[in-house]
Amino acid sequence: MMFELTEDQQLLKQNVREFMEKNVEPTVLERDAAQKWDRSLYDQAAELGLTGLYLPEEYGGSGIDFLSYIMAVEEISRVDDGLGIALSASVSLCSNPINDFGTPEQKEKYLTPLAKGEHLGAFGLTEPNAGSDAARQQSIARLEGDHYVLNGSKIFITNASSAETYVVFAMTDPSAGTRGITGFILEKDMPGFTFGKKENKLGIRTSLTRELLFQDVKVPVENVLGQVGKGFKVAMATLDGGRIAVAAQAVGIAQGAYEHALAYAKERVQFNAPIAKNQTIGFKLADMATKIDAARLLTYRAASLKDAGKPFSKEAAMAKYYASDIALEVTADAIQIYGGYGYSEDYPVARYFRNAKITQIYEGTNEIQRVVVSGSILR
Ligand code: COS
Repeated sequence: MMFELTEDQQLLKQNVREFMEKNVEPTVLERDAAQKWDRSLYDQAAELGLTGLYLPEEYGGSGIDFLSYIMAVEEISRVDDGLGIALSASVSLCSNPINDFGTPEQKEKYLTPLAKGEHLGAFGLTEPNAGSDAARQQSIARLEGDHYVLNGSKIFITNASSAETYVVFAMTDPSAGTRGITGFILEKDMPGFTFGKKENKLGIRTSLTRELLFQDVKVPVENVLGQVGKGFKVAMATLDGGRIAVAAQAVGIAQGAYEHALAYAKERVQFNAPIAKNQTIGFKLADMATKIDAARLLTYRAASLKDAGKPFSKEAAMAKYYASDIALEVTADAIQIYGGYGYSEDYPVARYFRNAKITQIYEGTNEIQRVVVSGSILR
């Protein structure tokens, strides 16, 4: 299968690359060290149209292909994966389910400002006792007349407290298992909806990760996303698409680390020659480039299947776990090429290594991705 990018796709990739190198890269090490989420960078990405790429024009998007969005996430993550996850959590995990499952009124009210980038989105599924076993939801939403009363909490939520719009899940019928879960759209300023601990993270430190706390939050019935009792399917279908974006993040992280290592290997002189002339380094670079290409092809294939309206769950899971596994290998190799300098936070590659680790974990651990792939093969 060949991926010849169209002129428009190449131009978009180039524009995002230039934007990231000019506007985002100069401050990335400093923001990473300070664990600083800078919403103004998201606003600039929105001005470039990156928050609405594949969303319908009717609701503030550009109506182009999903693959273009995936390439944008890759290019953003090549420089700053914190911004990459902030944007993809908003687009893939909040705008996307509203687009796929929302009513016209919900789309008008919530999707339009999200697609335009005026609002930021977030997604709340994970709870202290519902990680890989996402069906074990302990948040409860009780119907009382024209609204639900929501109680419970969510952890590890990207964009929490900065986002205006939240897609969250809760049990509406605890006796019905996965068929008792319902999706809701929440607004940041709903009474009883607050934010807990800010996570002190190994990587993606330029993004914001916090708890969501619900205490008797009154959620109008018109904010149910999809059908009552069908929330688990909404969550799973959403994560299928989200996993392609995580794969793109991993490809971007690996690409960024590889480019730094390649440049360093050409300029670092030891034994009177650039270390790149040493075959052990040359072969390492060859392996890095090959793994990144393979991961990118898996990622673009999954995105193209989604664009074509074909099933893509298995391919998204394959891309996600392969790309994130090789991202960890490639970023570790980049540190090895830098030697002692690679271990210092004064140089760029340590940050890539720290950022790579989370891509093996979030939006479904790589163990869960293998459950999805093996389930599909053995079905
Ligand atoms: N799309 C749509 N529906 C899906 C689906 C998908 N990709 N995967 C499962 N479903 C449906 C099933 O068809 C089933 O429907 P019925 O009730 O009509 O039969 C229902 O969901 C339950 O499916 P299943 O029995 O397979 O659910 P499990 O509880 O066994 O969970 C896994 C399956 C493990 C795959 C799921 O819990 C999962 O993906 N866990 C990881 C969660 C995750 O990614 N967390 C990260 C949060 S965001 S950082």
